[in-house]
Amino acid sequence: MNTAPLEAWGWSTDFADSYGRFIESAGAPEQLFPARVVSISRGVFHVAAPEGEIDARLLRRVRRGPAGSPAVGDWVVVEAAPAVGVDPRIVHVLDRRSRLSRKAAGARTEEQVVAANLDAVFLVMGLDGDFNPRRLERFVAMATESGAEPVVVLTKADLVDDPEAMREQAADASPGTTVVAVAALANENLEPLAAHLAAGRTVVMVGSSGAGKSTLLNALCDEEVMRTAPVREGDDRGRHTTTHRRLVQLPGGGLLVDNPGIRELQLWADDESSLEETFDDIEAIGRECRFRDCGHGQEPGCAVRAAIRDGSLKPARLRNYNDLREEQRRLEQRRDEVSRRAEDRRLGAYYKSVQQAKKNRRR
Ligand SMILES: Nc1nc2c(ncn2[C@@H]2O[C@H](COP(=O)(O)OP(=O)(O)OP(=O)(O)O)[C@@H](O)[C@H]2O)c(=O)[nH]1
Ligand SMILES: [Mg+2]
Ligand SMILES: [Zn+2]
Repeated sequence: MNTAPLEAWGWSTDFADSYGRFIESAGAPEQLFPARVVSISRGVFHVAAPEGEIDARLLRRVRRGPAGSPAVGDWVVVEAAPAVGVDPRIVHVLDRRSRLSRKAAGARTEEQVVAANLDAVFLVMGLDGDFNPRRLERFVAMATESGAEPVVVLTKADLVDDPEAMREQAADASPGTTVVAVAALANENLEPLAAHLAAGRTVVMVGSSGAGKSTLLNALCDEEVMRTAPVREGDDRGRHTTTHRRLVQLPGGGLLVDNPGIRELQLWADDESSLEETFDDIEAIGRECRFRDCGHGQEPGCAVRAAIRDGSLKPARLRNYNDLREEQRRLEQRRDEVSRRAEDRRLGAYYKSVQQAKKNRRR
């Protein structure tokens, strides 16, 4: 099997060794091949395989196994489709080099892998109303736990008078971590990120909705591959424009994962959404749209609207789809609001206790 095409997706000798060990123990190795998870939409794993990008399903015993469900960035072993009309199946998850996780909310904390096999985590924060150095502390701690290098990326440097002063403030809050201030819209100061995004390296971006993650990705691609949307006036809050995690190849050979907006790594359940399942016809047509995350509205090169024009898709169906999507976005915004308030309360209580402790010491 020719694994050369996988190198563009970050395949390395470590994974090749790990794969070799697995197929030695497997029954019919000629049916197997390695692939990397590029995106996931409920139950369907879109993977980059030696022959190109394909959809695969997950064996239940893999999901229940020690690695759990594969995440974006995972290297997996796929078994070719045994028959026409049957999807290829993921039979194994190769050992992870690193992983960014969050603790799933709920009665028992359960680890959920957000993205795997990362070299760096970009903690993306806007220098607008999103800027909050105190929040960085915990972000950096979580990113460090992943085994990848945390890098603080402050965006929208063009919107403030003294970005350098703010950069220093952020650097003070995250000692030992590289802090870069960029103006992605104007393509300014992106060079310091290049080393982290060298060929074969994988980086995940995390940060609030509206921080400018997708804008940064577009700037690095020199092309609009993801949709972006203005933040709300008044409080600079984002609109949860990106709804799916996705691994994107950059022109320089680096691999970058764009994420839906998150607060303190509290990723929403949006990627568990059932949208794709009930509207998989629209999802399938949508894969032909120019933008990988087309909203099927006014975007140029929209295949879905073309399908409506040529009569192969009913307008009512798109309306239902859009309504559901809008509902989901509102739900996400509400959750964001709740978590932001809880976070403010926690931070407030924390700093009060710090102040109190200082006072007590002085006494
Ligand atoms: N002036 C300025 N605006 C920026 C910059 N980067 C991003 N923006 C704007 O900020 C808004 C939000 O950007 P997005 O890239 O959609 O933010 P995001 O982090 O991807 O948001 P979600 O997908 O919702 O998580 C857009 O209107 C961008 O044009 C920048 O460097 N300068
Ligand atoms: Mg986005
Ligand atoms: Zn479209």
